[in-house]
Amino acid sequence: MSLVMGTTRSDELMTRAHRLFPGGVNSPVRAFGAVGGTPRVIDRAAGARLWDVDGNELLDYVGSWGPMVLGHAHPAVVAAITEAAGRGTSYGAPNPHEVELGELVVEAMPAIERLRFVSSGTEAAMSAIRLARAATGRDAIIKMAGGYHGHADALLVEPGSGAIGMPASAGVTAGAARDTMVAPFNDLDAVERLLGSKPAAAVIVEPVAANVGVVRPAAGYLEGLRALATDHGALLIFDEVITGFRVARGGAQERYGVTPDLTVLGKIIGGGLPVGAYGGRAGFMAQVAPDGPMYQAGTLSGNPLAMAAGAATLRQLTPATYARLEQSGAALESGLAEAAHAIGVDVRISRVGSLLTIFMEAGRYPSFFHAMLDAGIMLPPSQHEAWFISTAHTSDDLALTVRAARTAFTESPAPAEDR
Ligand code: HOZ
Repeated sequence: MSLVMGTTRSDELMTRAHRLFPGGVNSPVRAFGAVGGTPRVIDRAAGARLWDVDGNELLDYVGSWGPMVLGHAHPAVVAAITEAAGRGTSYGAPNPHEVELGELVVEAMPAIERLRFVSSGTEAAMSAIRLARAATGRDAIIKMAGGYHGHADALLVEPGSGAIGMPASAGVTAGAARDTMVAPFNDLDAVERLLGSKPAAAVIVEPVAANVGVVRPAAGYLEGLRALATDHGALLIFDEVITGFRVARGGAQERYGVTPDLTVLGKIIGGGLPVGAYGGRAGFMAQVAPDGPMYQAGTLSGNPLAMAAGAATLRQLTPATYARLEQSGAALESGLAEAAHAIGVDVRISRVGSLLTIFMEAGRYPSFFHAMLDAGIMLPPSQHEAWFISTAHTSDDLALTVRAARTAFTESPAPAEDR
């Protein structure tokens, strides 16, 4: 499965793409800025594998950054999309698929009594913040350093993902940034200080930080945030765009047993099509237009293809799915740890279920990434993004990955200045 076909077509397409798109891409991390080199242009995908336009086969741990929990082109999802597409791709009117998907979400997450579908996680997080402001009459919000909630202005302050290390994006007004207070992840004292300094509408957090690599919540952290938000009259918002239906069917709120006021979803609930959702207690959702005064709308919201794909995906997610994802995650974690240990490479692996990051010495990841890519394994092109394991990854795939990693560790010495 290693690189056999060259990369000529990928390189040609990326040259053309660079004339069209900033960085040659339509979302920054894909540009390989953090690892160097030229991205592969993908032609097709099935199960745990991608094929680039040159015909190279790649074992995929990006999983479209989270949605592909069942692997690519799962037959039930493809059938649902095909069936829905045959009936028209968008109506701008209610459709049965959105009711079905809404019921599946509400059933899985008791904290969501009512919800609104939108078209991306960014839109969902932005709308949840607006709702918290509408419900509390307050402006300030608290987010965590490295917390990534999409690219709405108020949330692009000390963000994670491709904007990691930026204090705030260019183009975010001083006013928008001023209303966003930032605490370190896993630091309850800092959140308490900020809540005491200014009335806040919301505390928004990824319950498992997954855009700075995977960082687990410390024991008591989520419970502490719950209590602090309640004591200070702020809404607790869990951004479960990554963790929802990933770390448990009911997301991190089920896995850790902490109930937020509002939940932000995306990725898996769209089965690989563009989607987002925000929801919570009926009383809060009554603020949202047309029931209430908080306006939010969207031409493609509740899009029948996305809703059908999401519902088909959620129907596949049984307790056995999560047992399998946990088992695969544990096997990969221990295999990678043993491989690193055998070579004498210093790594720290952080994992929650099927989300995993292997943290290594500064500067080492790019060469590790490229050694893996040359071996036919597609990892996230940044140390600060999670690996996503799907139900399509077999034990042979995991073993192959561990073998490749063992070689990649030997081929990726730490940069001289770090040794
Ligand atoms: N924001 C995503 C990573 N956390 C990347 C999205 C993409 O490039 O598709």
